[in-house]
Amino acid sequence: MRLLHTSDWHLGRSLHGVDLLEAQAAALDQIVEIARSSDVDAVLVSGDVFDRAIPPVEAVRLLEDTMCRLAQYATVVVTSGNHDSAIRLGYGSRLFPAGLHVVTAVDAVGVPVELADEYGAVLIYPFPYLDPDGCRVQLGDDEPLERSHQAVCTAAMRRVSADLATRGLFAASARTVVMAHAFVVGGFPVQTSESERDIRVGGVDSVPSGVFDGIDYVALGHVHGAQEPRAAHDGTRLRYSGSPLRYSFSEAEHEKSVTIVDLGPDGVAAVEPVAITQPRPMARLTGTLDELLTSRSLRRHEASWVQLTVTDAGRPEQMRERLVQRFPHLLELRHQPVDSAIGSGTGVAQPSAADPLEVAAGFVEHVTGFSITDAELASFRDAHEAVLAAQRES
Ligand SMILES: [Mn+2]
Repeated sequence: MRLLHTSDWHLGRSLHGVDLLEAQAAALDQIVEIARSSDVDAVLVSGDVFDRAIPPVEAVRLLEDTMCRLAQYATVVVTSGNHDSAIRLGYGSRLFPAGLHVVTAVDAVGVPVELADEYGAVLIYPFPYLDPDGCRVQLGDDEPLERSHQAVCTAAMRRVSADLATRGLFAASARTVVMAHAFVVGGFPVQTSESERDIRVGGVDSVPSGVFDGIDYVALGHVHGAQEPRAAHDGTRLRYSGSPLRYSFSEAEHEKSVTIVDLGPDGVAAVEPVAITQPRPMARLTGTLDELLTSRSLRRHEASWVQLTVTDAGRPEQMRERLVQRFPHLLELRHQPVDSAIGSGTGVAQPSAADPLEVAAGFVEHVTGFSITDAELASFRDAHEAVLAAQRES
């Protein structure tokens, strides 16, 4: 059985003001073509289909068109991510044809999409994004679960085990796949990007990879760089397919791909990334204005989407106007003198993936000269999580 694993399409997203819809349509064309030409049996889309809860109409149209095309060649299983509105993405899914599964409801956890090949059954268990606050009551059998990603993913896996147990001997020969949208950590450092939205709850966003032990392949979404959070362990292989497009300059060096997974009689037989051609190269360049304007080695980046950091001591006049002459696809421009505050603790840009609470604590310390108190930190956390909850409900 051959699976195509992808995630984090983020349809409707733009890049520093550039509409990416055409680039997204081109990437999805490639995915459809890979599904067709590689004889894929099932396409798994592990969440963050749309970039936001209310996507632009063009993005909705693009998704419908893509699902219709994919369904011609393969069974399609789509789950909701933390950027999707589960209700909106799941609208109509109970009416969809048999080969198209859009799984966004928590009560569907533990119900597999049942496929089969010459070696027997393949059971695919799709998990929608499991927001701890949104599902800790529903997934807790008698009382609410602890408020953490680990607790809700563990409970979801208990439902998978319970379903497998009801299948008895049949399950012993079945190959199993879980689709999850989560921040899963295992022995390898996970490379995150600036385009992933923070999902910390109570200060913790991660789920230990051991939660998924016993499953043959875990098709992960959420992290935008393709990678495996740990080595294959007792036959369980976990992998992030990554997004098909670069959604931030922190991804400038990413090779974007989808993952083709071959299941043999005993589980995963092969895992192979298949590259997705990008609409335009991307580069992060740093130098004095003069270097950026004249250096010959930068010629190859002239047609790229670029982020430029100008290091002159004083802010040069008409910096943008002059640089755009050479780099017409300049998307982000920063002035950061080399001898400025870098290293002294002030004025250093924070990556957006930094823990907002750490940033706030650093600010309090910087302004008052005192460390943040536990009580202050708790108020910050309450306020931050209230804002996140409000965003989810919109
Ligand atoms: Mn995402």
